[in-house]
Amino acid sequence: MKKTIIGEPLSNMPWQDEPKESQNVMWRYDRNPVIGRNVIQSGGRIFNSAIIPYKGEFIGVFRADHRNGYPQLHLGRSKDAIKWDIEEEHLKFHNENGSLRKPILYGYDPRLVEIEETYYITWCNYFNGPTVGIAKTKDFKTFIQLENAFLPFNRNGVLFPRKINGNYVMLNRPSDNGHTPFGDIYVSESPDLTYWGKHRLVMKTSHYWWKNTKLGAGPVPIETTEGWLLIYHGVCTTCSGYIYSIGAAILDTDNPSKLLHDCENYILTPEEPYETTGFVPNVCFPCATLQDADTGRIAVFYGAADTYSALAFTQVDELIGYIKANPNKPILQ
Ligand code: BMA
Repeated sequence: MKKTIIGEPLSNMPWQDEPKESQNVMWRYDRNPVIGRNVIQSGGRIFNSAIIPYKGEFIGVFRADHRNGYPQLHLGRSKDAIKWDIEEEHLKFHNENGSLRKPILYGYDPRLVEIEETYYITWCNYFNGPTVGIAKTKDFKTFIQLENAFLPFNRNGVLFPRKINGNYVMLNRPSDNGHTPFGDIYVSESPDLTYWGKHRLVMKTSHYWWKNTKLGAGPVPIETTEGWLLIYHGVCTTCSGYIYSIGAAILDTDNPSKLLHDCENYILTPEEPYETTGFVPNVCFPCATLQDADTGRIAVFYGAADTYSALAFTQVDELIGYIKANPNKPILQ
């Protein structure tokens, strides 16, 4: 069988075959949402969260919006990546010297990645406004918070799963202090996860209406023989607010600021009641994938309506074929 994903097998990942009637390149888990409301005492809504394989099972860092309105980061564990056991207490961070840090005011939209046997969390962290926070752990017991990556305001910091040309590499999206009516995806490099530079533009909003307001990187990019598969969110503005859909593109393996292919169509847009109804209606916000290099199966873990967590599936060759068959085209005059 053709192996397009460069990575490990993951035969125990969640999966459902594409329904016969499906006309889409990405299809939903038929028992969505996988996390409903009020599953922990401290926070009513768990969404926009990150999961990863860990010791034959799965572990995740979850965004839980607490009853005081502030989002916090909670650890969760699962045997099947569907039924999650989420800790009541939110994560506490230490300094490199072992001392406990002052609690963060808020943390949201986490991403989780393993690089050289260390796990890194990036999230939207308060620093006189939102920016990208970084923490690392080896055991999911002690979490060491590093320097914030950027000046405020920035969001959607997503690390690549390996160094590229000797540096750590992070996608990010400069933004404003509020609900940001603009935003393009950039990439930045660091030799040590402290000093960030070589900032490059990766992808801009486009004339296609589903992604003409702003974009943000989603899950950790997936390395493939065709380049980095980047799943992202694209946003448009309507009379009743923003709509968040899911898109996909391919970046150059050695120079991820080079956009090789982008797709004119979304691959998932809010349609189901758990996506169109909730705290913020019409939001599909992907933050993680699980993938099996042997079969090319990809499960996308996404937040729905800022209220629920849900799963959708795609297959890498089908998705790449779809991206290439439906490229962005110049605006028609
Ligand atoms: C963005 C982020 C996301 C959220 C989205 C829709 O700005 O805050 O966490 O899902 O808005 O409300």
